Amino acid sequence: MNAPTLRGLPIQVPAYVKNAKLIAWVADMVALCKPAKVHWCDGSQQEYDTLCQQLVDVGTFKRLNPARRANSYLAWSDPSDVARVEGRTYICSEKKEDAGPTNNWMAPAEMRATLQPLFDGCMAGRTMYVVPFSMGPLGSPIAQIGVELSDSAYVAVNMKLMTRMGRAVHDVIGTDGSFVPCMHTVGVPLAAGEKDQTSWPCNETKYIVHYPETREIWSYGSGYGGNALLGKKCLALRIASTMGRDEGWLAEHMLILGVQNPQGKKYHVAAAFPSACGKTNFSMLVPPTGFDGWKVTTIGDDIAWIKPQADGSLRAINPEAGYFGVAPGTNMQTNPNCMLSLKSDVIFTNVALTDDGDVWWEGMEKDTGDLPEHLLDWKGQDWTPAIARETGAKAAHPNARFTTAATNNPALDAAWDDPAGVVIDAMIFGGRRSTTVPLVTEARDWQEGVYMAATMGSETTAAAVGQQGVVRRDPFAMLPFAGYNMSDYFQHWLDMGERLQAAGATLPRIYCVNWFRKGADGKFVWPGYGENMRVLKWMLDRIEGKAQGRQTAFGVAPQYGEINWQGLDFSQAQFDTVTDIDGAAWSEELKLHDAHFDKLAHHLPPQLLATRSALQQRLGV
Ligand code: SAT
Ligand code: MN
Repeated sequence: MNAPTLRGLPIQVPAYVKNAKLIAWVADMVALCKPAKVHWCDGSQQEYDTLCQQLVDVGTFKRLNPARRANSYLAWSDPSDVARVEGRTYICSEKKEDAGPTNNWMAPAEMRATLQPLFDGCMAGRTMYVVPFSMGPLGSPIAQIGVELSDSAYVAVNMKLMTRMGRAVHDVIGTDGSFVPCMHTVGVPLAAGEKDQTSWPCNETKYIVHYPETREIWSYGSGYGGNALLGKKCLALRIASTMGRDEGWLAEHMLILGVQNPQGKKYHVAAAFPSACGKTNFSMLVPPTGFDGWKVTTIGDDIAWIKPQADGSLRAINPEAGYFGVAPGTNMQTNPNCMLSLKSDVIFTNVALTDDGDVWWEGMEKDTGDLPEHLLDWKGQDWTPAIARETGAKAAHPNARFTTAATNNPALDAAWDDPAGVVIDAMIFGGRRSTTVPLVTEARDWQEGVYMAATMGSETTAAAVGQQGVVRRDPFAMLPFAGYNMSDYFQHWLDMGERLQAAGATLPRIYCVNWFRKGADGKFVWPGYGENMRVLKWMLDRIEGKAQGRQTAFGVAPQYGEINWQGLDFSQAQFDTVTDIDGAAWSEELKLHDAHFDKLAHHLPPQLLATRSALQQRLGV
């Protein structure tokens, strides 16, 4: 220890912490938040076990039956704190136009004045955890360092699984290296001697705040997911997208997978999908019958940082080191690799507890054939199949999550931790549309690909029965995650493509996919899951020049005979249903594109409007 106290505050700085800016910032934040104690996380297994035991002792965690789920825990959150709060998420750039029409904005000075009284004394009676983490392999030229100060031990242990967290980070930042400061509090100070009233303290008032110019994150009032684990959406997407704009790289809401053919040739694919479109499943895909010798491996399931290299290639890393995935719907049929990743050393949040001390969620009955006779649901209430039938009560919250280290994944790619990253050969953009958008098309050039990504969307379930689903545009699957003006973000993509091409680079191919087309009977036509491999292989065949495809108004589509159908009964007629481009539907679709672009008119790249006109001409509508 350097000194018994710092500036008279209860901070003992470990000798291995040498970064002057970090020490001064921690001192400032201790003075502001007034915690009873400061704990410098070293990231060790011993520390993890101790903090988990403390969470068990205060009732936040239940230790699961070690015979069923070794070294695993279950947390039930407050019923009001179950997901990211987009309405309370702010991009506080100096100018409103730099946040753009898709983000909440407040002037930085005004936001600081709002937050100051909330943070003043917010950690009273609690421990402040100093959580140093690397987003990306330690020391990678693509990685970034963050330090989160949080009064939640739940955050500290989740960060251990989700990031490279601990002492080694201090070696990377040394005495004067930079880091992104991330402030987090649940916003429930305790009076002297007072104990928590609940096992999930949180505040009704919530603010998830980003200052892109000064690269700071301030989060108040929530303990859940992306609101509290600040390395993920806050740093790795919102702040990093701004860094990428300024420095010429891309921070994307994309999984990264490796796919190797039977001859041993390996490709890397990055894919963006909005929430609830099976991203984790696709990143852990198991090749189906007819694909002997093919191998799919996971580099990341949610986020990709992609940097142009001197040779013109785009190299990507997964900034994360774990998965914070949606549990309901996951089973041995939809995602066996994921289920195998959850055997031990997992933190579950808001799933149900079985009578023998294991976890359960909707979808698991597909593996066992039966619903459990009795559970405690995510609110701790009795749940039986009869109660569920009567009240519709879900055993697990629909946004219930698992947190598990990437190293638990049996399909983890050997290069997942390579500081150099992997070369991206193709990029996929997928929405959830029951009509209009075909199963797969390849963009004829980068600009058409950017158009496809900029206009992608997902259908929301309509509240009123019989009403058609409304399409929510989610450009690049980045709607809630772009840290700056969406139109400027489109321009950044176009500029990067132009710059790279001018330098002679071969850009990754861009594909638009839609697994969710429905037939006249209202059922999904495409089987999805592992069968998506068939589409993936067609993409690689295109790259290798083995599939001619056919030109459509919206890119190059596969011919029926170009897909490997071995092991799947899928007729030409079914294929036509999922690939058909219907003129009338597309005429309506173009009106929706116009409305979307109208909202983004400020700084909207003219290239997108030109691409739109060309599309309309080809459609002849
Ligand atoms: O809660 S997270 O932001 O980590 C996950 C999500 O909502 O996509
Ligand atoms: Mn995500």
